[in-house]
Amino acid sequence: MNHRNLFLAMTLLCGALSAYAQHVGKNTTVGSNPVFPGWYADPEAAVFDHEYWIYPTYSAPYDQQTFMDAFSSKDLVTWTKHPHVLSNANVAWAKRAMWAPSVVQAHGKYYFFFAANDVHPGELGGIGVAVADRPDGPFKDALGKPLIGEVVNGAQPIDQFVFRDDDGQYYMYYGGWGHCNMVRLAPDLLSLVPFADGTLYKEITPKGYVEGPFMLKRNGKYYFMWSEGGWTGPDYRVAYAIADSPFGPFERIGTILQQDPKIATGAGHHSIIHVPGTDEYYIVYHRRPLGETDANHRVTCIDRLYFGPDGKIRPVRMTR
Ligand code: FUB
Repeated sequence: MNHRNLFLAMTLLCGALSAYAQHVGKNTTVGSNPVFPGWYADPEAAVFDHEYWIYPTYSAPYDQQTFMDAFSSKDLVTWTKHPHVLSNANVAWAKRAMWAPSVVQAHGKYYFFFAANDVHPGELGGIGVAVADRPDGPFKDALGKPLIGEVVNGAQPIDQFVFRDDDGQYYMYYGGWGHCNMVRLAPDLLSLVPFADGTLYKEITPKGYVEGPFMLKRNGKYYFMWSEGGWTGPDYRVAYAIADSPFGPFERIGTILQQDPKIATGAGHHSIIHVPGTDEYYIVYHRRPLGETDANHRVTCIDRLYFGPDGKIRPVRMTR
């Protein structure tokens, strides 16, 4: 290449890089794992109108967890940050420890389920729901009080996951302290309705369960997943069961995500993206950088999730 052509090529390259940088913008990141900067845990992934969203917990001391940010992407590679989509300024009863969003699109709105206050018996707090017209908020408390504020069956009211079955029925799985309950949500998504037997809460705790439930339906089977171990330690992990109904029974099959001494520790509290119209799945989870001792240093990552021909989930290989 002569000097003139080299100069032309460099000019074109610089122009393209500059246009790309402008397109990306100051709140946007392009990357590998972690998928965006910052300490973020419990990532809940969603697909709304051909756009991917991640709603994580802001991972910090409980008194600083007074808001939640969201991230959107059209391609799972370039992520745009939407700061403070929910904050305790819009939830009178939420003071701290705002955790583990689960967000669904329904009735032309977005319903943002969250936990607040790390509630213990006799205290105000638990699982609430906030509503917005857009996926980036601002979300506002819909009830003026928690949807679930009591400890039922030993389950701390945290780590809710809202699942819509093919018949349109919404269920919420939730629970910390080693117990998992499920409830039926009313069509308005703002109240609970009893099961056929008249009860409001069903305990469905699988063996090894600690927290962070998640449900995925694939080929008519219900894949129930959860986190095990302690989230502050290295051996936090994700396990799963397969059932023929959303009520279980959920027999533990095995571990699908765990620490890798070459990549990271404390990998858990996940969700899953199913790329629409494909059989392609991604696990979205948090993990702790190698050698890190601060429990809150959790970052959000994405890796491929594969199913075997027998329908079982293959162990996830964490990548950078
Ligand atoms: O991030 C706060 C808590 O840590 C979550 O609710 C748990 O699942 C654990 O990830």
